Amino acid sequence: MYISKSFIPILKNTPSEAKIKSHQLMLRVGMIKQSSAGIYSWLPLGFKVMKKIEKIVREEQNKIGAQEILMPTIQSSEIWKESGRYEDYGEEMLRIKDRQDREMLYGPTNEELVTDIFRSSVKSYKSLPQLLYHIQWKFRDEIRPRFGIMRCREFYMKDAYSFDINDEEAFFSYNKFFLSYLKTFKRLNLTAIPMAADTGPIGGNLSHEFIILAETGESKIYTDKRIFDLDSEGTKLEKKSLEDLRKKYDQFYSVTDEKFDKDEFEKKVSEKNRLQTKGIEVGHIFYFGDKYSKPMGGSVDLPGGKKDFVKMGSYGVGVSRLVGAIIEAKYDEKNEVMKWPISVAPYDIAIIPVMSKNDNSTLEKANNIYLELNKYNLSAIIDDTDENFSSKIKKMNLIGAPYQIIIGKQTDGDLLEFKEVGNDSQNLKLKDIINIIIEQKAKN
Ligand code: 5CA
Repeated sequence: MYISKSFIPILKNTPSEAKIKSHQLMLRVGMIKQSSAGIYSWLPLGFKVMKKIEKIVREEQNKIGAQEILMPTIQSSEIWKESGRYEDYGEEMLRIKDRQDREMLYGPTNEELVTDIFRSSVKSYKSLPQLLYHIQWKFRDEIRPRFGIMRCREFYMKDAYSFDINDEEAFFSYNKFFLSYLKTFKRLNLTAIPMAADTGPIGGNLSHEFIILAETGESKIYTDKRIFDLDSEGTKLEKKSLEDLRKKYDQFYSVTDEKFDKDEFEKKVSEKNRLQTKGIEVGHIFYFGDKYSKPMGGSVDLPGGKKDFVKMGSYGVGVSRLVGAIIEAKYDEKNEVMKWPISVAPYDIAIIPVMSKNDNSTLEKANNIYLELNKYNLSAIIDDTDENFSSKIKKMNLIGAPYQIIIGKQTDGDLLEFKEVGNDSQNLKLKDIINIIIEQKAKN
């Protein structure tokens, strides 16, 4: 793809309304465009990244046996009246009337709708567990939308729901999502730590938020530094193995603001391990038993002939928020250099021909490299403009492809100037460059 033909409306300067670096970069490099307060259009660069994040989220959901569905954005108020949340949800819910004067709403979350789908088809314990998820736009009329797509009104979320016969099985489901979240965020090159959290309007009494550390985050967190040394390596998708994983994480004091207790923190965490900082919530999981299945009549036949309400949990990932969260974690704003993790990069590689006007032979070289990369399924963007080298590099550093090939005077014979963003350049053959990138991609 030529940069001159791409819809990447880069701005010369950072817009002053953007207060945090993800918002600054996303506007600067034309990933999004605000359409009204807290509502954004996603332009090609931003959309590419979000779709790659979505793909990873989806793959990790599928791996734990969750099944994908797609529920609508518009819901009827009836089911929310059944659960009792229609009034409780308050001003954040966007309420709409249709031409028949029926009360509708733009879904802020889907516990009611998925319970309605479940109750109409599943009648027996034999069909349990059921893990259903969808990836769909949500609307919450946030009182103070801010920081671009980090806290906006319309956002893209993966929400999953589990249905089980009893608490024990429901915790098993909960722990499957716990594992799947650790794996998802790792593939996105993020260190997200699970923290005991409040349940808010979703309800229930067991909940973890997955938080990545960032000074600009909105969540205050209190944690034991040792939790950063843990990982999910070796965890099997079995009850005991998953329980052990949860225990391993839960043994360390790690909570969000609402759950914070100073005495407990000081008692459980030695001074040298205490960390009090801020973070971004990228995922949130909840267990709430029969909070929705009971009022809405979501029950199944049990082995002995009795009936019981199914035990449910819900599991959210902020897919659109993750685009910003990755920028917060990876963007070096001082030097204006973004390096996307290869797993979600909008392009794998930037080709930067250094050429004067009408220098067709350098551009042709760039084209040939582009075609060769394509053969190996590597995506590239060529700066085909006649701008000078430093402005080309600046632009590509903002776009954030993790690798660059510079075709200039030094390019001699088979050797190309190759650079992993942030490292020194080296002269390599195209074949070797391709191997390096393929190897990096395979790790994800
Ligand atoms: N039903 C549950 C779980 S599916 C639920 O809605 N959970 S939530 O409210 O915590 O949202 C899930 C995730 O969506 C959050 O962890 C966050 O990453 C993202 N999110 C929530 N509100 C916003 C918002 N206003 N802007 C961007 N992302 C948001």
